[in-house]
Order: sequence, then C-alpha cells, then structure tokens
Amino acid sequence: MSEPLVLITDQDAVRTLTLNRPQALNSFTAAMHLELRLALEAAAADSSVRCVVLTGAGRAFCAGQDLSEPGMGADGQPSDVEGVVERHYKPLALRIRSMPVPVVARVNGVAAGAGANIALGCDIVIAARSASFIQAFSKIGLVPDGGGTWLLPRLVGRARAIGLAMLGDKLPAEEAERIGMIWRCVDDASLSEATAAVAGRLALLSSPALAATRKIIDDAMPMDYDDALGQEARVQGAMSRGADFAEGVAAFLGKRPAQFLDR
Ligand code: T3D
Repeated sequence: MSEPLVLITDQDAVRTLTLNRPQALNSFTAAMHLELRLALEAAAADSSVRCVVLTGAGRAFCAGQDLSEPGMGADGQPSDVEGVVERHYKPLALRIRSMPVPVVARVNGVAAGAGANIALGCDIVIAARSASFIQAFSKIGLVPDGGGTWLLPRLVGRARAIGLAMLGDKLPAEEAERIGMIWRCVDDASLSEATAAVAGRLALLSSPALAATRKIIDDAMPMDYDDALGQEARVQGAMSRGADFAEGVAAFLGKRPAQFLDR
C-alpha cells in the first residue's frame, strides 16, 4: 500500500497533520489536497481535537502546486489552473480559516507559492530559523493565490506585499518574524517543542472563543470602528452564554485552572 499523503498523529488534544510528499518538497497534487481536506474535516468533527498543527515531512513545509501534475503547462495538455485554484486552494484556505479550533503552522523548511500562503493563513505561524517563505508565483508568470493577496498586505503592509510578490525573493524566517509576517522564528532544534507548547496552551483554552476571535478580527478589517465595536458586543454576548465563560469566571474566582469543554 502507498504511504498516506497526509500523516495524522494525535498528542493529547492536539492533532498534527503532516504533508507527506517529501521527495517533491510536499508540493500539492490533487490527491494530497483530497487527503488534507478529509483530514481537516475529520479534525473539525472530532470534539476531542482542540488544536490542529500543520507541518511538512522532510526538509520542506510545502513548495506550493506540484508543477509536474497534468495540466500545469509542461505536458502540452490544456491548462486548468483556474479550476485547480477554485476546486482546491480556495476551499483549503477557507477551511483553515473556518476551523472550530486554532490552526498552528509548524514551518519546518521552505514554504513556497501556495505553500507559503497556506501557512500564513493559519492562526499562528512558528517557523524554524532555517525555513523561508517565497512568493514564487511571479517566477512562473502567475499571481499570488492561496489567500496571499488578502493576507500579505494585512500582515506586512502594501509595500512589502508588492515587493515580496513581484520579486519572489526568499524571505528567511527570522526576517519574516521581524516584519510581523509570522508569530515566531525559533532554532531548528526547538521547533517541535516550541510548537507543541503553543498548541498545548491553545488546546486548554475555550475553542469557541478562539474561533470567534479569529473570525471577528478578520471580519473587522473592512469595518469602521463603530461597526467593529457593535460586532464585539454581539459576539461577546454569544460567548457569555456558553458554559466556558461561566467556567472561566468560576476558575478565576476559585483560584484554580479552568477546564474548558465547549467545542
Ligand atoms: O494550478 C496552479 O498552478 C495554480 C496554483 C498555483 C499555486 C502555486 O503554488 S504556484 C507556485 C508553485 N511553486 C513554485 O513555483 C515553487 C517551485 N519550487 C522551487 O522554486 C524550489 O523547489 C524551492 C525554492 C521551493 C526549493 O528549492 P531547492 O533548491 O531547495 O529544491 P529543488 O532542488 O528545487 O527541489 C527538490 C525536488 O523537489 C526537485 O525534484 P528532484 O529534481 O529532486 O526530482 C524539485 O523538482 C521538486 N519540487 C520542488 N518544488 C516543486 C517540485 N516538484 C513539483 N512541483 C513543485 N512545486
């Protein structure tokens, strides 16, 4: 039997999904997209999972679209790039952004093209010092996808977004942290431990509150101040009716750790 294209492992309430095509730097094929989609759906449906970590096998995180797949231009077949983006990258980016639990990218090596933007679409990005981010699209005559056009200017501002996307230069993880594109860059030897520590902390918090935090921060982007404040009031009201809020307050007053169970 062939190896799974996405490895699935559980450590307590943290589920790790590992892209597993190391010989092609974990670049996306249609088959790997399908396995990743099913793995994300399964994690979303499993109430014992309270945080998802996305990472890559071998020396890369993900080199974006597998350019040797049929229809990518090299085989003389009619290209279906628009269909590939609609069928695979758009649903993947949306699924990550709508997960009921936080998603952490553990960027173990190079993240290029859509591989970079799928990492940046995760809630928290922790990268090894040897890792890098490449908006590789311009080098093959494409534009950023996988959410890059929305994410990049918000993360690093328009000037850097345009520079990174047009020049397609390799951005070392340390620089990515310095300009605010990712949460942390850590020594290679500490990557697993640092990611597990963050994922473990997130898994102990209220999943609905964390998922709602992601959503209202994203939704507030085009809003004016008044509307954002109104949204906060509405969502805060919804959160306060959940059992996690009562538990959080009781734990604080009882000077004990909270046991959040909502999902
Ligand atoms: O449908 C659509 O196309 C729309 C969707 C587009 C989304 C996108 O992601 S477009 C962007 C696609 N990705 C790229 O353009 C990146 C291509 N890869 C690279 O530029 C380099 O591989 C890296 C900078 C990422 C790493 O360089 P390096 O020197 O460390 O490794 P390498 O030698 O280039 O690659 C190692 C192997 O992986 C090599 O195979 P080999 O020779 O050992 O058999 C290489 O061909 C393979 N590989 C790397 N990236 C891809 C790939 N194979 C297929 N597709 C790839 N994207």
